[in-house]
Amino acid sequence: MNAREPAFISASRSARLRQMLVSNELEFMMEAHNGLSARIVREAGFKAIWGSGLAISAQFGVRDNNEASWTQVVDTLEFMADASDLPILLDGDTGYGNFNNVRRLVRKLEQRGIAGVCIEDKQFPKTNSFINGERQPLADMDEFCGKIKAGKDSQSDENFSIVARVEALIAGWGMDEALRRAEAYRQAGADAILIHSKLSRPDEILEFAREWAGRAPLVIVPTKYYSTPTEVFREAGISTVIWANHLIRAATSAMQAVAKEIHSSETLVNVEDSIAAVNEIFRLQDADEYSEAEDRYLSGGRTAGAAVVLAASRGAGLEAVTEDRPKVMLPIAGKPLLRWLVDAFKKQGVNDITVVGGYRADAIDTAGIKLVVNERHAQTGELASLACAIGGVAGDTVVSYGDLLFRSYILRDLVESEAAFSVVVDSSLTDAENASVRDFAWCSAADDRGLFGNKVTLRHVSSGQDAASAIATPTPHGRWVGLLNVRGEGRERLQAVLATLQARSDFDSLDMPALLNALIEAGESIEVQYVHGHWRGVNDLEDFRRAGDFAHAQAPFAAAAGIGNKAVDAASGAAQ
Ligand code: SPV
Ligand code: MG
Repeated sequence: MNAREPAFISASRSARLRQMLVSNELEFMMEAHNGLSARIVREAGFKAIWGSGLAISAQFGVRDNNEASWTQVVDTLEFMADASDLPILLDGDTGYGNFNNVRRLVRKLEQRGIAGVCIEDKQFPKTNSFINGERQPLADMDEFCGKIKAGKDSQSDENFSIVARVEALIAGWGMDEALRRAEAYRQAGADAILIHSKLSRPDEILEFAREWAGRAPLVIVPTKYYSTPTEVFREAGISTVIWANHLIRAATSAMQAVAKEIHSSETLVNVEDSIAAVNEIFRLQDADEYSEAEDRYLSGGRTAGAAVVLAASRGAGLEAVTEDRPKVMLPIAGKPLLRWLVDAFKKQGVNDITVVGGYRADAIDTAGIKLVVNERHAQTGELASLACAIGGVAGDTVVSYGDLLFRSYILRDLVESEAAFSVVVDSSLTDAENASVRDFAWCSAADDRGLFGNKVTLRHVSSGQDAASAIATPTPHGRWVGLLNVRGEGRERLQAVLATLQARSDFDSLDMPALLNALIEAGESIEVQYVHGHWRGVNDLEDFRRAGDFAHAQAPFAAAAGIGNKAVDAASGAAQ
């Protein structure tokens, strides 16, 4: 508990309920009937919950005649107590049996954190007091006193409260009988008296209160005499007012209206804006806490959650097949290139996937991804596309070219890296004689496959922005495959460097290698994970043709039946 919270809040639930009953202020309790409504009652500012028998049975769709078993009621209360830290006073009907049932009920309620129970002097199974109340037999007064005593004797928490409900006015037995019973119940140990009335005016309640003269706290349920100003109750010295069934009734009207509207209009558009957003439900369920716990407890918090896929280009050299779609939607072995990539990400638990489209973005299949569009794709490069997306993703992020196929271990090893920045470099590709080809990588050490796992860092990646002289010498150590993992605080640092580049006049022409080089110049260490083949990029028609073979080799055995001889080895899996 927060040290600055008032003592009332830090007290136990039962102590808080007792305090409400005995306080000189007029207090209020609101009905709840499940976890969600219990949470709503707390958020509205109430100090306690009435676990209404009517409302709990109604939400089960059964009658207020003890049709729901008492254990089903207690299970419901457990959800309510979990969802709200308010004290709950259970409407325990008649105590679900004789004195012995009351003893067991009290013990079970205490075990589930329920602050008190109200029992009424009718007979089991009861009927709601507003249904032929005058025809209902009352309990024998002495027998009911025995139930109160048995309940008080079996509570282990001294603050657990038992409220005795007097039904004599409802049943037509008159004021004297009501007062006689209330006094007997007080002497039997009841912590408060609930005096119930079904009249539309408060007269008999006010007369009872006058005669009662404060002998014990008085609780009322003004469902029928609802038009009485609350000030009247205050002046009558009432302890607590119970608003007994208003959330189940509110929910019922709302559900009836919405169901009717959707049924008749066969569309959701007329109701969407007037009902709680799905996110509001998530908030009431405390979904954020689950996400935080997931980060703490699942996979040691190592899941790289997000990916940004750069997919804005039509693909130079692929014009013949990209008339009506971007490169990432080219079919490879029966499914689009992008789908291979998305499936590979999902397999590694990277589920928050943002694809930056541009050319024919309308043709991108958005299932399982978020699509953002770089509207200026025709005049801009990869970094402008990255800038469209990076602000919208949270957590560890993989940035990927959109035209990649790779064996799954490549992505797995990348997202498991502890480094703030890590990249995959293919050491089988070192032929940089064509200076116009980008993405060649120079590293702190060559790939010594004997020293598998040695820490190697990136020094430079050839970029469209490089002066030709920077590329020719010396021989590169491999080729960056187009995968960058950004972890933890690396994200903010990447965004800072990206912001610096954005201020440059040539930002629109910058590519991903320019970002990697700028990170290196800013002092960042970029870890290199060497691979030897096992991936493909699709940069021209020849790549496109060969990608199908590579993809087939990635497919499950059953799907790949008959093409088993096309397995990709390190050498033939090379990209270019
Ligand atoms: C309940 O809420 O179930 C009650 C109060 O017992 S009343 O329905 O008003 O009798
Ligand atoms: Mg009831």
